[in-house]
Amino acid sequence: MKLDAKTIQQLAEILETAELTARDMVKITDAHSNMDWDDAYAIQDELRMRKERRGIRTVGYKAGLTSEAKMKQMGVDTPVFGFLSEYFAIADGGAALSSELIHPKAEPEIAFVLKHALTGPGCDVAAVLAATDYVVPAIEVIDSRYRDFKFDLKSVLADNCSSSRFVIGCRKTAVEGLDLPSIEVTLEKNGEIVAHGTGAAVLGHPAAAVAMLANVLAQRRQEIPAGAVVLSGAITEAIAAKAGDKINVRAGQLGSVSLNFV
Ligand code: OOG
Ligand code: MG
Repeated sequence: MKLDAKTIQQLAEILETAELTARDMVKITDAHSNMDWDDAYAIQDELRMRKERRGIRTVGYKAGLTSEAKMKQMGVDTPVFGFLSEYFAIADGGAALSSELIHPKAEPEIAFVLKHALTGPGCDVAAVLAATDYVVPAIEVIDSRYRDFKFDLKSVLADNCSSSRFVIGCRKTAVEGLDLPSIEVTLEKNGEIVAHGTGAAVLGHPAAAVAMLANVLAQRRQEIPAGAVVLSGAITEAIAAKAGDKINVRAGQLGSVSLNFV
């Protein structure tokens, strides 16, 4: 660690204020170029604990930058991980309030809901599938707190990987006999298909992203608890959305999920 505890707390506070007031900021590595990976995760942990201390539950986790399309779009080359607080969740067909967001983008994902906790190291696709209660199609709304979505990996990790809102579909599908890599996924904006891909776009198998997340959390002595929702990462690039836009994601036999920006 290169930053002291006080600086970590201050940076978490600045990032959370940017989130809650929907105002952007410059990336934190501009002023703290010496920060390391542990500092970045420590800031994210502090962000989560600030919310938990106020009684806001953490309902899940997310993996990001797990597909070629996303890494290319954001100009980075390693997956990242964040947490999901209860107020990030929006019901299927519900509304995302643009006034609460800076410059939101929507992306299609496959979400896993766990029946058993997942603990690394050594977590793999088989372990994830065995611990999964069901999968659902999802829309993640990302909203980097950094100006123009410009960041490096340490800055984005500290910013909880742009996590902002998410919607999961209502149809629950068991993973037994399901071929997740071959699921075809389309992202529609206002009735037009704007991006498409298959489950395989996420590290060859979306469950591999969940396994990687469990293994990263294990390095920080954390696990993914039973009951958690886990977003496995965008299958396509993310699409900007503003008030008036309707986003729909179709994921073959997993069904569909939608969100209205108001
Ligand atoms: C970082 C978050 C990426 C995903 O699914 O790839 C992410 C970003 O692109 O702002 O959530
Ligand atoms: Mg995402």
